[in-house]
Amino acid sequence: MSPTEFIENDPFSPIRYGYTLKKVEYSQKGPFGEITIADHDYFGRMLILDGVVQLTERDEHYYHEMLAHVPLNIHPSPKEILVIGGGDGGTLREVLKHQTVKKVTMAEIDRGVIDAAKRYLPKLATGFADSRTSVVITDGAKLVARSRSAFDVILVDCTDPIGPALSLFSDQFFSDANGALREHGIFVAQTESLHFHLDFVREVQGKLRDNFSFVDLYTAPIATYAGNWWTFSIASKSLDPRKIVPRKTAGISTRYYARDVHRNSFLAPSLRRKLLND
Ligand code: AG3
Repeated sequence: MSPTEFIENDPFSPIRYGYTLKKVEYSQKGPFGEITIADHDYFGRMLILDGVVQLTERDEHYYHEMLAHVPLNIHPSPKEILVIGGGDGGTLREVLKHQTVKKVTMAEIDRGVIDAAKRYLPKLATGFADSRTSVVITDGAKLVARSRSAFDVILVDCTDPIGPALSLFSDQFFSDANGALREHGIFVAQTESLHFHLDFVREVQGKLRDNFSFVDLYTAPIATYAGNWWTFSIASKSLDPRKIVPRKTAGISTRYYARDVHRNSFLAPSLRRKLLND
């Protein structure tokens, strides 16, 4: 098969990334969009949803490690975790590294992503076989709306805020997420790039502040997400995330995450004031 030129079609980005794909392994249109799995010489295997790169084997650990380990090392004893989206399994794999974790519920709207990950992304999909994992095929916003004081940590690992992911950024959703969390509960969502999506980041931070006692922002450099300076919005019921010294992670092996990386990932105070008016 000859290489395929693929230009990413990211509606929120002012630039277009192009990839020469060595091979398209799988491509299927489903009820929630087109799922594509492809191989790239440098980036390895990739997951592309509706023409937008969701992960590459080369850099996925920056994103998944930071999404999972920052909140899990802040919470005093994270036991019950909810992952919304994340059907590729990368976030699940990281969450399950924590011994305190008793149960991880994954609310993924698109069964097709999980099936494709199990078949084509074996390095990510390791957690589906873990007895602590429980997969529910549903809209995460609906599951959160009917859960009360059920989770210690909620992680939103979704696509860009259009289509199915839009309901995960509403005021109602953040209020429901607060209600679904137990005491000391922590909420984290991926919230796009500080370069290209600053207005969106501000909007989410504002809505979170209306619903949680503490709200902050931390970042990680992701090579393949347009804008690269990627943000995670963190909200907490009772603990100031920035002030908590992250737990020592003995026995947990990570490639990017470390305690000093964790502490330095929070947006510097002067930037927080300038960029977020906070
Ligand atoms: N979640 C999507 C992050 C946003 C990607 N956006 C983009 N490339 N414009 C990643 C799913 C991996 N678990």
